[in-house]
Amino acid sequence: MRSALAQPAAAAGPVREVEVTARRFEYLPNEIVLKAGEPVVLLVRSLDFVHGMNFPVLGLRADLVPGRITRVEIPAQRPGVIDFVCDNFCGDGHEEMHGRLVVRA
Ligand SMILES: [Cu+2]
Repeated sequence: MRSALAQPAAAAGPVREVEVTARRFEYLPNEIVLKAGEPVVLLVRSLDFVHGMNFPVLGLRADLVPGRITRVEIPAQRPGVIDFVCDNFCGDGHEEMHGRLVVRA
């Protein structure tokens, strides 16, 4: 039986993908602009270490294993700024490794 909460089929069109590179001690780009209400998938490649990518306000994190592309699915958001940080200690400068999603209306 179909739940009253069932969602309609996925919206038409591919989900936008954004490539991100991680390395000591930065993400490139470190600011990603999104449209409100539009989900996005980050395709993240680490060049040198198992960095982390943690979005505290989303309750979402990933390990970025070198040699792989890590898919980080960001659900649709409201306008605002969403910070992300590396949460795997990667050396002096680790605390500087952060970025943000800027969600525009
Ligand atoms: Cu780090």
